[in-house]
Amino acid sequence: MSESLKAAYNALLRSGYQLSPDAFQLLKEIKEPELLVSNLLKQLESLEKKPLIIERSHLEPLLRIGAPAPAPAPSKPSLTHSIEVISGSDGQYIEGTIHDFRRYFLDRFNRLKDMLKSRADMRDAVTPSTIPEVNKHTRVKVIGMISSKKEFKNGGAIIELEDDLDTIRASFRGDELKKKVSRAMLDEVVCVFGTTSNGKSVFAEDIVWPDITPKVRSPAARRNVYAVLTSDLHIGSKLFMRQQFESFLKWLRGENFGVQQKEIVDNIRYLIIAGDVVDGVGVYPNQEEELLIKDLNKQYEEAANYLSMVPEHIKIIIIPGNHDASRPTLPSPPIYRDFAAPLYSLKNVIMLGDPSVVKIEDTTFLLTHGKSLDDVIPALPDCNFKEPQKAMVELLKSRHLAPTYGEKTALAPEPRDSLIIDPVPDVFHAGHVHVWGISEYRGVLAVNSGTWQGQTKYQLSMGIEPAPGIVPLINLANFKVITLNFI
Ligand code: D5M
Ligand code: FE
Ligand code: ZN
Repeated sequence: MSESLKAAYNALLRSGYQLSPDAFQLLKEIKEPELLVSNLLKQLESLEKKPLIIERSHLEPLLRIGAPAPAPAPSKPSLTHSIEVISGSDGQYIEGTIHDFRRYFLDRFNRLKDMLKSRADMRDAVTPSTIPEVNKHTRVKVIGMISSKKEFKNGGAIIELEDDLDTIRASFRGDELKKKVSRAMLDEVVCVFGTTSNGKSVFAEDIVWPDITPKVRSPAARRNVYAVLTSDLHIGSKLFMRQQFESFLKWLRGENFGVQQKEIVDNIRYLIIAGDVVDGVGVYPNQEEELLIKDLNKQYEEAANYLSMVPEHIKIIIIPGNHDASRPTLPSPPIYRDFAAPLYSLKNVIMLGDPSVVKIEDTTFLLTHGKSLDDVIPALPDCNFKEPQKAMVELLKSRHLAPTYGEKTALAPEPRDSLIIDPVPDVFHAGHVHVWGISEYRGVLAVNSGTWQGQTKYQLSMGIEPAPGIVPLINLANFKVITLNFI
């Protein structure tokens, strides 16, 4: 047994899976069984019902693309599409005065408060300025925006909650409550349950987030139709993985699909790109050294050259990332036409803002690049840059795409906070972290779609290890996710 095969076998056993003889045979035949198994384990994480025995059929979809295709009977799937844009930013001009910010946060507070109050146990909740004046222990439920948080070594923690007029303090004692509140992020809207004896401070007994209620997914597509999710191409960067991306494009064209993939390739109708199409210019210090194409317009020309190879029966939805030509503050309008004219001229391309909500064949997608993950991941105790899907689930609990103001994610104070997660999507798609990951939370599929860029010097210095060339795709008829490996 090779070292890699041994490692692969042990990894499966450690995670509690058995291997069928056929699957074992397949692992024996391939070059990198360990990589394949690690990708499989990652994919299995997102399944609610996990298999006991790993069969050959679990491994095959993850195989490197390019294996000779069998010749199945040709089918003629319908080429129709169904896309409805529910919301998306047009990037209205906002000056950003104190008044604008006040109005922005008040809109966020009121709408998230209403979400919390729509739950039966919080209907009678108050806010810091409407907490009753009392002089004996009284039970209260207070909804507020978190304005500060202090955690103490001895086990306690204090957060301050505010509304537009007043502030109260809530103290948390005991390991269990401290753990719960350690997940609180500044500017989130939460409800604290507890007691007060003065109407100014609360001894907390619980804290709850707006969260999503477990949902039964909206009616799935009536046909096997696939949406391919990707992001962070970084075209123009020396580290853009041209060959691998070309092999992906060939695959989309039905030119090099492997075993059992014809049914999939024939039924792909949507390609969603969650930002960072190009590497941009002047995005970080000394970026020129890592640029192959130093002109932004030329980068988009090259991007359009690549994407023109996507068959026209596949609609391409593109939102901007922080490397694209768009407003750097969220919400961001679609990539500017002035820079990306060649993309706009592709017939099958739809350019949208970040965030956008799109209904595709009865499946609601929430699309965002995921810039705020830079803030959320370090702030949360159980999150890391290797499993971005976990932080995405936390955003669903916050019901907000960028809860904390004043960190790395810049916000434009529009009158209505479009970063609030409403409606609850079926699929929440982001990128930015350059590592793919899939998770399911209360009926919502959270997918981070990885990257096509190798490790930059900056990422090396930060210990960020990208996982490029892996592409998740979703069958909209049954929400099954398959990940394909083009490395
Ligand atoms: O971001 C790709 C990944 O690298 C993402 O996890 C953030 C991290 N990154 C990249 N540049 C920076 C800087 N300057 N500060 C902090 N984190 C960074 P991308 O948007 O593709 O550059
Ligand atoms: Fe990126
Ligand atoms: Zn990015």
